[in-house]
Amino acid sequence: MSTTLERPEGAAADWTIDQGWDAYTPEEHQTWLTLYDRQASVLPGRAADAFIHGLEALDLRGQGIPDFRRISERLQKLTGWSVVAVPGLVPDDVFFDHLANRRFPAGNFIRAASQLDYLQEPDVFHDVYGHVPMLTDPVFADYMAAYGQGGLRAMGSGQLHQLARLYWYTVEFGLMNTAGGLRIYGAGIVSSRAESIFALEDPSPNRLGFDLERVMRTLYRIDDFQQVYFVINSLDQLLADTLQDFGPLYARLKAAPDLPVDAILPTDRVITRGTQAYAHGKQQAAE
Ligand code: HBI
Ligand code: FE
Repeated sequence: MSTTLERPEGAAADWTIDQGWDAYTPEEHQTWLTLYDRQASVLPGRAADAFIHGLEALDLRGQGIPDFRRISERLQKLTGWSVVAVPGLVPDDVFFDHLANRRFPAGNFIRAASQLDYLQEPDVFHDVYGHVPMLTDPVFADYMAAYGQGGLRAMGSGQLHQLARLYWYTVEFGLMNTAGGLRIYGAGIVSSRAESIFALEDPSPNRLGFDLERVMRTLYRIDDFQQVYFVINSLDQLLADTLQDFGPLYARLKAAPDLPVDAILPTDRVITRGTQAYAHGKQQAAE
């Protein structure tokens, strides 16, 4: 969760800034195109149809980093969402308020050409390429707005970390069952070439059927590939599962211990019982 972030110079009360589209350099636009084309070579057959359709509907390759004003015009017509520029991570209450009002806060900076593969802070490629295409799907668009509203209600409950896990294991790292097999819809996966392959094909991670309470108990890692991915049957099911009164759920969660990232419970719907070889290999290397 965000620590006490300082609102940067020039940012509005809701932490939005001007995207500064005219200031992007040719190298920055090229970085966008390089990343876009790398994903175009791995995502067909791996990304969910809703994501692919969103990419096309918004014409996200263009000539480089998109102008948020142009994306917002198209997105507004499709699902009422718009993209607003922020300097980076924003405080939880600010973040939830944007989502609840169908504004997606996207970083306006792009990673250096020397660090194409991974970065901790969400840049414009993670936020706009990874998150925005799914917002063209009406059901997912409703889910994200509902998540924001739920977040605002949960503020001060002391259980925000459990709601953040729901975001993490769906919006960031979610997989979906389809007639054609498992597909990616999570932004953190779909914006990473290596994890797009790892999440679907590597025998190392667990892949478990999505269960709301189970997900909200499960710890997650922010520094490496996930050790577990949760699989929904459809976006409709995801939305339906979260349109319930969270009151009783939070009460049960208060008493329930957190679950380690590699746990498998007898009640889990196991799609892949992972070897965890990747994570164990990284641990040995670190020791
Ligand atoms: N801020 N810009 C930005 N993007 C995020 O994804 C984000 C954030 N602030 C908080 C946050 N995510 C998570 O802690 C949410 O689960 C609340
Ligand atoms: Fe993200």
